[in-house]
Amino acid sequence: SSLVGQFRIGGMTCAACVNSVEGILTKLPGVKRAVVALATSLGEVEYDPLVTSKEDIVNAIEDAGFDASFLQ
Ligand code: 9UX
Repeated sequence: SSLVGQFRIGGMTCAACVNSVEGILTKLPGVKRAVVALATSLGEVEYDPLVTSKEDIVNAIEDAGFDASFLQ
């Protein structure tokens, strides 16, 4: 089974940032789907909680130089 989480992301200033973040997340083990929106600074990720976690996802985004925090 999988969970879907929404997160706020900071530091994205161009469309290539969007591709970069989506690429990082999509390659992360356990992540099935990831989309981020430049205009709203929001993202959504579908992941297997047996393989990865919100903490892992935030760390991967922050390792790439962006800020991230899950909503709720
Ligand atoms: Mo655009 Mo984003 O030149 O890390 S790729 S600002």
